[in-house]
Amino acid sequence: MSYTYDDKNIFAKILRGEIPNTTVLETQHSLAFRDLYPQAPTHVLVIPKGAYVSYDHFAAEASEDEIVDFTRAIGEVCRLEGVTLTAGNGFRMISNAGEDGVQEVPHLHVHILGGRPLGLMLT
Ligand code: D5M
Repeated sequence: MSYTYDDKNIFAKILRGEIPNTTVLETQHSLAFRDLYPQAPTHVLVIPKGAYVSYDHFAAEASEDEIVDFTRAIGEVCRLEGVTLTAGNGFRMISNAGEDGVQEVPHLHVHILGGRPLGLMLT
């Protein structure tokens, strides 16, 4: 079975420049922007520019360039936000997928949360 991607989702609209976002980082294959409803002082979403619905889709079909770019973009956002283990107190990264994962927006995104003790909260 193949993956289905709905290009009417809100992050696809952000990537097409149809709605605004607060960009933290843009790379060749990835975009990072602030979550509209932040749950911590740092709450950034990192997305690949490619049309991938979830992490499993991305891992199966993205090129190595896209995977390296996305992985490094996540690390760079942590650095820019001051939450790395070298400069700060750490962070949490989460990617919700599908119905059981309670994914609201069907374009792969990794939440990066930090800037306060996060306890057992999940997003
Ligand atoms: O979370 C989807 C996340 O996307 C949720 O934390 C709100 C956020 N969101 C929704 N619309 C926007 C826009 N327009 N800008 C920034 N952030 C947004 P999920 O993991 O899918 O449950």
